[in-house]
Amino acid sequence: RERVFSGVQPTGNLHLGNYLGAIKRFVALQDTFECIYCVVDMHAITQAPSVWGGPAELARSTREVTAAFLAAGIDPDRHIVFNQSQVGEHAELAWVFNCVARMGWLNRMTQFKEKAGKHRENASVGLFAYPTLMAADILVYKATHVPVGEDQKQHLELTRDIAQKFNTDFADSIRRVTGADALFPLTEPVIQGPATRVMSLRDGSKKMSKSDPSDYSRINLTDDADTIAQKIRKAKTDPEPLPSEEAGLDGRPEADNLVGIYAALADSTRADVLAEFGGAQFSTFKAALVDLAVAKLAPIAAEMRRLTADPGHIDRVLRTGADRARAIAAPIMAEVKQVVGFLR
Ligand code: AQP
Repeated sequence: RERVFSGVQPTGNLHLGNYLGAIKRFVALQDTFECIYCVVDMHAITQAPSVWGGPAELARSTREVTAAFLAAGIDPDRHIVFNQSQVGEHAELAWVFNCVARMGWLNRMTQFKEKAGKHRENASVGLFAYPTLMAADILVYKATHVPVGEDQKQHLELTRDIAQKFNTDFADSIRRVTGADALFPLTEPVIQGPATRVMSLRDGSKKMSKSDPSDYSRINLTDDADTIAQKIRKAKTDPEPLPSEEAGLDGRPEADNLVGIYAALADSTRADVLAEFGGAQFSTFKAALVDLAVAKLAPIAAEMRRLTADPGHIDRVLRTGADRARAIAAPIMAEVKQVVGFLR
């Protein structure tokens, strides 16, 4: 069976963008693929502790993301759910990839430029090397498919570049060790559905993001019904009624965003949503969106609260998942070591 890998950082404020762009998609792939879903705690520490909140907050947030996975419908018995730092093979392979990837490739990464800001020399080496660790996360399982939001597309292209360069640099050795022409697959990004890039509720030109200082810019997965309603009612819009066709959303980023969110929550499409609401005022549409969002998100929030009340259970899920992940990663890492020429 083909294999899916994806991860979410435990950096707080898990939001509707993370849910619709990633976690909800993870759930949908469970029937078709063997899935490995990871809370990427080693990625979280690439920024300053003030950003991710320090050790106690990292542990809390790791459990919260795990709870969100389970509450959304990921089945940890049929698939693998674990946190990255429990499987040392991720870091081991990342080192090899640090020696395969080129500085020039990493210099082009827009996420690094955005997160490092103006003072690049103050960014951590880990933030710069983030994409090589991400490539290792995926390839240490030889995963073939990676569901992500649109913002991760560039990192997945880099993952393919790293796989290809490793396969080429070590081609003879790979053939000797495995008999095959390549060790790593060229992973396919799975960026699908009407909400691959959910935008801020306050500004249709900015991605909905965990780190936006305004809580009104996003719907958090832990928000209660009243908060969700308030945030949607206050969401920025324009004065025109909704168009009847998708082309009418061009140049109207806030309208496009709310219609996309509705479509994703309803498992529908923008076209179908507009067929229903075309000509309606935002007051009418927002009221329907509030009802839909509360109906879909409230049960997830309630289940997350129930699960996080028992941290022992979550920790056991992560430990079991890590053991199963390691059982896949260890033989692949052993192969890599043999291919590279590391003596055992
Ligand atoms: N706005 C979004 N729309 C759709 N998908 C999104 N993702 C993130 N934001 C959106 C997807 O969620 C998955 C996990 O993301 P992450 O853990 O890497 O977190 P992130 O991208 O750092 O989250 P933020 O909110 O973007 O945080 P900051 O504040 O750091 O900018 C990924 O698949 C991602 O594509």
